Amino acid sequence: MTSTFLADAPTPANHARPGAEPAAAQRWSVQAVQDLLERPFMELLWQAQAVHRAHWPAGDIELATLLSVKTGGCPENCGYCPQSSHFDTGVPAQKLMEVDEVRAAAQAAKSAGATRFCMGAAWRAPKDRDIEKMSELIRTVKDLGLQTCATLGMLQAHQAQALRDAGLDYYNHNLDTAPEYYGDVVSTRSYQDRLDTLRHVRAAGVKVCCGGIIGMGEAPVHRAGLIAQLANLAPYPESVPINSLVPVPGTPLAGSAAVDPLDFVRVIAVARITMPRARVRLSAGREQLGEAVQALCFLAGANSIFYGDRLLVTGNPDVTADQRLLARLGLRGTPAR
Ligand code: SAM
Ligand code: DTB
Ligand code: SF4
Repeated sequence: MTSTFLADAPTPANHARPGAEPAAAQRWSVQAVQDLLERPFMELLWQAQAVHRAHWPAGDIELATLLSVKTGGCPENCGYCPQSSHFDTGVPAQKLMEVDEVRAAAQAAKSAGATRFCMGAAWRAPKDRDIEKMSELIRTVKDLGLQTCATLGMLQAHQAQALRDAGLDYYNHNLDTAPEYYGDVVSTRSYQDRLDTLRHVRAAGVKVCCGGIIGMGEAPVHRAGLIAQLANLAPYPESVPINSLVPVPGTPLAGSAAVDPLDFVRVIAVARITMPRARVRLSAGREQLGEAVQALCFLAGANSIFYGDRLLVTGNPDVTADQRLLARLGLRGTPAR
């Protein structure tokens, strides 16, 4: 396809054409990502859609269901999170769910059309005995024919390996924002801690699900910094969840200024352009975005959503509303394999 839009677009540092598959050695500078974010909106969407069509079947949306298997009481102080024990958000701490309960939730998700099931636990870092219990949950979900994902906090190398041995397909561990802004959001762990866990996950042969949150008061350069970090992981993540902050009363970030919805769409588009083969997931905050903005996100290259009436502890559009929206847009859930 020839287009003056594409000809003028910012490219990675080694000048690969947009839409070409970046090799591991290609790096996106923060400036190149920021230049993309600042492109005229229509040109950016055109470019993102062209990259999307070159790498993915049109109309295919992955449906991933979340379940909080261990809720609340987390010792970390992530400023956005309703599950931190540092903040008074009214979320009670619970213990790990039983296998039968998780199996029933996974079966219900599968019956509703989900192909991927992600279990979240509000741990800073699981203990080895937690990994044993999670391994049983992973085997249970895998036996139902679903892709498995877990997000359990920081992992050591042997723990990632144990999860892989149990059948874990993906591990979700977000970088959340640029390194320069991270300390404004959480102080109980470092950016390097996050990168270390991602390295252990990769080394164990588990696919990486890693993204961030928009709307935490970050500057445009921090949005560019987050995307550059993700795109420069070698290789970049297989899944990239882009969350819009869900402001939860009691959390330090609850009063953050709302994101301009079109700026959120821009971030999705830039994630698609810089990580062509990643599943870009339109994640938390879909209720606030509304259906028209979600449609723009799909046009910008989002091809996955969290599907189910709940995220971890906050709300999500209900399944019938999502089925109606996908049908109205001519989109369909990824078929089960
Ligand atoms: N404890 C694990 C961890 O931090 O990696 C797993 C669970 S944690 C809730 C998973 C991700 O959810 C966070 O990294 C963050 O990106 C996202 N998240 C949490 N609270 C959010 C909120 N209020 N709005 C948007 N995203 C949120
Ligand atoms: C991700 O990036 N977003 C999901 C999932 N990974 C685990 C979590 C969103 C949480 C939103 C607030 C809540 O319900 O706790
Ligand atoms: Fe704990 Fe994860 Fe919430 Fe941070 S985001 S407080 S680590 S559950």
